[in-house]
Amino acid sequence: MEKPLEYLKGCMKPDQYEKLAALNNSKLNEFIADSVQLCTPDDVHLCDGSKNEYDTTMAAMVEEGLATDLKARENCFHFRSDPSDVARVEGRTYIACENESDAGPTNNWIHPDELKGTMRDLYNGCMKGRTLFVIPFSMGPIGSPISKIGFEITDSGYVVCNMHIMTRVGDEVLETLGQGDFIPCLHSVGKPLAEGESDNGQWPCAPVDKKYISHFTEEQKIWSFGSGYGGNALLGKKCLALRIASVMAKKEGWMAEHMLILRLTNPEGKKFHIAAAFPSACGKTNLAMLESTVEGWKVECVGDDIAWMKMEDNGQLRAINPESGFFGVAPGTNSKTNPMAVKSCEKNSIFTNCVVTDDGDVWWEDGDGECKHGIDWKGREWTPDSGEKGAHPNARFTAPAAQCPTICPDWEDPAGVPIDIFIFGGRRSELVPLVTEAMDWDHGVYMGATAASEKTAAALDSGVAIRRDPFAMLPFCAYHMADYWQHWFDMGDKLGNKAPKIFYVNWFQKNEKGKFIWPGFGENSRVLKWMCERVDGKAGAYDTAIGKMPKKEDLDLDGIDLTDEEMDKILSVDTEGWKKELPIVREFFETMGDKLPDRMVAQVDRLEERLGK
Ligand code: SAT
Ligand code: MN
Repeated sequence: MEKPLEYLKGCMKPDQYEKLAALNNSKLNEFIADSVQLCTPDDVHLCDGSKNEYDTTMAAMVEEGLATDLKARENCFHFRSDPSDVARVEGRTYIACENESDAGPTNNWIHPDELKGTMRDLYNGCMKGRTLFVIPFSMGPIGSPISKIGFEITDSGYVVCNMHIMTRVGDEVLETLGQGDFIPCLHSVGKPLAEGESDNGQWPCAPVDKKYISHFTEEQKIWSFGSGYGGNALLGKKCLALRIASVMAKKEGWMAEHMLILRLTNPEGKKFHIAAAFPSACGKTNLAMLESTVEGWKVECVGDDIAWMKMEDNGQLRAINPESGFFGVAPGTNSKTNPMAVKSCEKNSIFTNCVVTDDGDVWWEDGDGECKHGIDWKGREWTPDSGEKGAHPNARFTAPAAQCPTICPDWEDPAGVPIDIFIFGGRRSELVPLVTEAMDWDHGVYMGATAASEKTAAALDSGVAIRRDPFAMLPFCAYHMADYWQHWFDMGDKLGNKAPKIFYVNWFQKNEKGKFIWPGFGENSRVLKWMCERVDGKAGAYDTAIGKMPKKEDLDLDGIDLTDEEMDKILSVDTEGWKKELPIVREFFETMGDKLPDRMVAQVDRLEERLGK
């Protein structure tokens, strides 16, 4: 477009237009003007991040029947999505770059020209009857050297309100941006409205075959169409903070990881910081908000999902949480499994796909209390006898991180926190011990790359239902997975002796009766304590074929009700079982083709040697 500012003057409110004119960021003006021209909304709104904006946007959705004002919870609202729009859609998630080989075997690749053609046709007129919101947001504390600015254009009020909670939105972002660069994110629910038509209480979205969650990794921009839900639509989260950031991090020598961040303080007041990656359904949010059961040891939460980490000049790796809220799975969250999450969403939160109870609260399976009667996530009357779940298994709460009672006082420190420990893990009912320490950095990278989890409770010990999810990044690494592994090796070389220690955990071994052996939850703090003492050189460990492991007496088990046999079971190495893993791992590595780092092959070779022929 020739003169984007002039064009925008014709379609924006004067005070909002003035902000853009004063800023005079030509990339921003072009992005907005081009999007308006293509999507033809009825109205344009530049978000300022204010409470008034949140309230007004939410009130309009309540009015429209899209949201329910939850009378029993202060400033909380509930949404029911379309039944076809309840989770990320990996099959419709694309990485668009010039060469397919750069996307690697773990991504859906399309050539950028082809994808843009297809999506331009979809975007054409897609916001008719709607408001186009421009959301200036910062991933990370505004002004932190690790933070990045994005602009999400969306026609969804749900996205606006969720972004208010999950990211830092508003005028301050514009001021910090100045003439600088940002990541453009274009989103539409893909449901234009005809003259006089309204949503009328129906969650707007497009059919699955019209959904596209697209990442142009070379241009560093995101185009999302057809879904209004979670990671498909809140583009700062998985799309920017993981996929686009993974590519930036590789290029610029830092790390964008699918990791929680927590601080553990010992009785002497010494602080340790841990970043941990787990595939879904391994209790990542629970661990992030853990309450320590070990006397004198305190846990504080810095983040529950994503870590951005940079090396300081002195070689110390520091991490920030790029988000400012939690987008947590509701079912299973209760005062026993995660009291801090329960408290975090007591007020000022958004709920999606839960049961709305008769007294105007939300309820979900394995939550607190009972629900005798309510309206389920599909909008139907529900009782415990309905024979179906009332909440969708991926029902979510969106809660401000600042409301977590154990939020770390430094969680917004622009400098981040110094990382001492990395943890990888998965859900395995057998074979993998409670905790193993990597012998060195490269071995730790091998642990991350081979991280695996059982898919469902249904096929637990068949051995086939195991999904490899390297670094819990399988759906989020937007370039060749083998290059990503090489990046981890390179980071280790750079960090040298300041590199964090790496551990692998499995809280989920079961006994013959199918019961979990380790009590988990708060008791996991005992394992974290051992890790910190290893960093401090205070706790013992002995070498095994698969890494360094604690003996029973190295762990603080005071008050833990496990027999010696049970402890032995979760702290032993099943050599024959591990040998059986080797060909599976080698086969998995082969899927990476010739980009597979030699250093990774060396790790399987060495493991095989240590396990003995
Ligand atoms: O929907 S999100 O991608 O934000 C959450 C998740 O799937 O982990
Ligand atoms: Mn996640």
